[in-house]
Amino acid sequence: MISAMSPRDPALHPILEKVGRGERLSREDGITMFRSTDVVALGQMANAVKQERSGDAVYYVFNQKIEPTNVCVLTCEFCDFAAVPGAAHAYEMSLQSILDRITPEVHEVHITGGLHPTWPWEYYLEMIRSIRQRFPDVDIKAFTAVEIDFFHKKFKLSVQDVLAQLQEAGLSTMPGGGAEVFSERVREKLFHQKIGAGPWLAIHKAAHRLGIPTNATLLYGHIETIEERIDHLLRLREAQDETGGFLTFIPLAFQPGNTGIKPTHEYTSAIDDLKTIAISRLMLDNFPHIKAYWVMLTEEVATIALNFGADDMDGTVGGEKIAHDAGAQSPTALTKERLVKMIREAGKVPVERDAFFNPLSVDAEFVVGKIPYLNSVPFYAFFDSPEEKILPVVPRRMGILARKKEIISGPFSLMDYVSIENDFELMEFCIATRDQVKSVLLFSKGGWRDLEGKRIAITDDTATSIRLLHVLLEHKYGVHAEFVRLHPGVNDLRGFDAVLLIGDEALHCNKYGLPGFELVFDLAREWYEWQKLPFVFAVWAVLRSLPEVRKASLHDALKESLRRSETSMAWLGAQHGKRIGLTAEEAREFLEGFNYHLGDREREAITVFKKLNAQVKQILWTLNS
Ligand code: V47
Repeated sequence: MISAMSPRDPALHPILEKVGRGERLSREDGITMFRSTDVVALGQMANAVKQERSGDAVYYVFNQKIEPTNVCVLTCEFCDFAAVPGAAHAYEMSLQSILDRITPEVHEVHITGGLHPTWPWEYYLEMIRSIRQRFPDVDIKAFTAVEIDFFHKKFKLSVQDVLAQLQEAGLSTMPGGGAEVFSERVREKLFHQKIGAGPWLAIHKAAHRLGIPTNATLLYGHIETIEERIDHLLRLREAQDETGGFLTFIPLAFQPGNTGIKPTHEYTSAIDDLKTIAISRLMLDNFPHIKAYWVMLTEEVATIALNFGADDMDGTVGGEKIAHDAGAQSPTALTKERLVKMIREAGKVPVERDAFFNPLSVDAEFVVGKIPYLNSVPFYAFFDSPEEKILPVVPRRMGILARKKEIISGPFSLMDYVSIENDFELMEFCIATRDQVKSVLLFSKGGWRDLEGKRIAITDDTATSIRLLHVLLEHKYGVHAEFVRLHPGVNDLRGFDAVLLIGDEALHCNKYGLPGFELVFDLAREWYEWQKLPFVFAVWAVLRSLPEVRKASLHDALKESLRRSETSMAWLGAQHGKRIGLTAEEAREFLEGFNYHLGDREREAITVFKKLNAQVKQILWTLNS
């Protein structure tokens, strides 16, 4: 709890207060934190922010790094990986040898390499295409902004065309490499042939606009100053405010190797690594995740970093060259079991994920799901039951984990609850509206009846809202539309006539508008005006096989959190509104629009909805390419 902390360094007190109030930190705050020697306080603050965002979860992915060639037209000072064409250690991988590196258990491939002087554009496209064909379920994270810029110039294609063609071939996300430090001073000294901040950011924003989420990095621990590190973070934060397309931030600890940049060959200190992780978590308030990249940090420091604000460990990696050519002392790959052990040692919950950070499986007992939206805050704000571990997960994914019994309880989307009823019993809590909800919204170009035969984009998160939309369209308005499921994160909304958004994203767009979609329909209000009933979006349920004492203690902890929340709505509004751009008052009013207790009217509403839902035809789904 932030409120219980008391840093030894008085310079951190105003920063602690800001963090406690959920306020954005300034450049000066960043510099103060780097100058502070109170590393423990920085770690505690960052860990508290991490817990608030990702609960006890720490993510990892079963991945395979592939560096198709080290032949590179650049000769950057800090890089020991690149080879000039014809050098004895130069290598080039064939398509077959790339494919041979991917085994069936791999969930993500991470491709990045040298800027090859003669490989044709078709080779890169074929690389992505053939991986996609051979391994349809693998996420392909490929090519840094530096490579994209190289393709753009060499093959005389616009950046947008390069990205769109790669996306068409099967690219899922882009890695965050090549950012180095956004300082012209450092660029001139260490990598003057490489693109600087402007083009790097422009390429990432272009990717986001196409619906390609990306990562971001900072190469630290060489000749950059503290101020330059902070300015780098601020530029990333600004870009993220604009697009929301960054998934995770990765501070890359410089490996001195034979680069000659650090004649004394010293590595970054563990203190500097941990401070950089913590300060990144605190400054980048709009980045969902912070990665502890064990390859460059070492396994030991990466494990400690999980209590300093990091919530992601990258993955098994399966062989890495860039850092190891520069003297990294970590192994070149880790087993899944080793990663799980490290995460457990840090006291966190290991969650295997895909490249989009969708949880695939959870490796712990007594995990309780948390819907990561403002409307669920009252269940967790004062939840105090150390035995249970909290995992934030969007409604649809929570259903998937519950079916595998990897979580013991949570507020399940109503439609999901129907499918797990045999194993889970209802608790007396729910998320129901009073009349309108303001966070389940259809943004549309026209009225309801104009949607006949039109394409509606559906956020990946929803399970019940989409059924409600379907029921409203078919029963209330007699309209049949085509539904297209979006990827998580960012998306290109051109070509759609309406978009269904839920949760904080919907709240945010409701306040600031969604360009091109002028009309906004609140689905709960539509339902209320039609049925004169509340709408129940989620019901709390608990695994039937759980010992009764555990059920009782979970029930009591939830009840107590709700009781305290109900008398602290103004405080909760102030704490949580800012994150999504709402004033304290707007957030309070929003929270007060919910009923969290499952009563007779809520049960009646569930029965009516289930009946109507059973009568509508199957949803007509179209895959988003
Ligand atoms: O861009 C090069 C860096 C990066 C050195 O997006 C060095 O999930 C340290 O970006 N010491 C490539 N770093 C790696 C990278 C990455 C890694 C893991 C995950 C993700 C992700 C991205 O490695 C390069 C450069 O900044 N690098 N030389 C060196 N001597």
